[in-house]
Amino acid sequence: MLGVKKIGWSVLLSLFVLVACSANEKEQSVSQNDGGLQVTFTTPKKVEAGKKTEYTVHVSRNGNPVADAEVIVHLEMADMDHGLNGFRGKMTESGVYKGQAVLPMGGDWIAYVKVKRGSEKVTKRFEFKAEGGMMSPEELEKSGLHENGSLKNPDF
Ligand SMILES: [Cu+2]
Repeated sequence: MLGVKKIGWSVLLSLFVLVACSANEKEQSVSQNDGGLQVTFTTPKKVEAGKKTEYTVHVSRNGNPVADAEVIVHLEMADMDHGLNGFRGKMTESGVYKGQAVLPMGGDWIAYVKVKRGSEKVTKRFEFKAEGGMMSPEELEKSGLHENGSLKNPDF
C-alpha cells in the first residue's frame, strides 16, 4: 500500500522517465556474454505500465542459436518489491524465446533472465524503463495481478 507521499514521488518519477524515454527511442536491448551462453534481452521501443508487453530473449553460443533451453524471466522494480512477476519464455524459433507480462507501474525495472540448458545455468540482469503511473486495483484485477502487482497464476 502506498502512502500519499509515495504516490507523489512515483508521479515525479514517471515524469522523469517520460522525459528520459522520449530522448531515447531505441529498443532497450542489452547483450551479455560470460564465455558460455550469450543472452540478449529485448523490450519493445516503448514499455508502458498496465499494458501487456512482449519481451524477447535470444540465447546463443559462439554465434549459434541455442535451442531447447529453459528461459525464465523475473521482472522486478529497482526500488520496490512487487512480488513475483515475469514469464516463462516460449521458443518461437531456434534460440529465440518470447513471453508477455504486465508491469503494475512505470519506473526503473530489472529483468533477471534465468537460462538453463543441461548442466549449464546462468542468470543475467538487464535494466529497462517503463512509462506510465500506477495501475488501479480494477486494472490489476483484470490483468491477473494481485494488488501488489504480483502474478496470480505464475507458471514458473
Ligand atoms: Cu513500483
